[in-house]
Amino acid sequence: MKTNRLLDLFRSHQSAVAGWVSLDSAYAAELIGASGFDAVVIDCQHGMAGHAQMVAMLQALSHTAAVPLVRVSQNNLAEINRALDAGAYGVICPLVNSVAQAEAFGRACRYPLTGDEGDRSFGPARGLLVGGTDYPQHANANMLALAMIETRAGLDVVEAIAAVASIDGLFIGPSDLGIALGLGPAAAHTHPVLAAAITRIQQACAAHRKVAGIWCGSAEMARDMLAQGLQLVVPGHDAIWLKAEIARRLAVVRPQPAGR
Ligand code: 3PY
Ligand code: MG
Repeated sequence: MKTNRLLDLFRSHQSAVAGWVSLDSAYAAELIGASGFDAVVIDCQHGMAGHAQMVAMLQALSHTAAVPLVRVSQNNLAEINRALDAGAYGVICPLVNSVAQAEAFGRACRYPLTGDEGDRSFGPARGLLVGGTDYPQHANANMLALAMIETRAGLDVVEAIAAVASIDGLFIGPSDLGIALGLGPAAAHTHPVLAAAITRIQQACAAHRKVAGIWCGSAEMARDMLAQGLQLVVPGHDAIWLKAEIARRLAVVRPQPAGR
């Protein structure tokens, strides 16, 4: 089976930078996948893509070097299975608030091949096309399962969640976490309360040899998080990049007259 390059990077103590697609566009996924990111996340929670568009976006990513990941809309066996069957090499699951939810998520990503290790139902569809004919035997070891910590409840038990064997790591949602901590959705990662929560999650991952990832609103935040030792960062998403570049160009072409 074609192995998961992200897991290869993490196992050799290297970090990764992922792109994030919120547009419901195979072309956007293809473009971002061809831009040099180690991975690309198709966001089916807050992004626009439905299932058919997600499949087309995974197809578009197949001819790029980026590892295809999907953020599902919820911790749901069927939805997680459909993303993996469509060829995702990993799933980011939002709002994981307890050990039981983390276990359910991890099990949804694994086949019960040798015993009771998972609940994934068999039917790998595009998995066979992108992974190879031996996908069924090796999928369990190659699918990246990242549980999002972004609530008070999740943070309160983060050490126990990090210990769940079937998940590969934790992925921090700083906007929801900022709201949960009373800071609002746009708190700076340098705010002492948010910074302490990020460090706590990172330490929980380190204690259990799990990957620590984080969504970042800016390239500067992503740079800081990598410097702090997080292994997976996402420097914003396509809609943010598009809006920022449009604003920059409009300001060049049609500058606001002074005083307006
Ligand atoms: C958050 O910051 O809450 C996220 O889920 C990032 O997408
Ligand atoms: Mg969130």
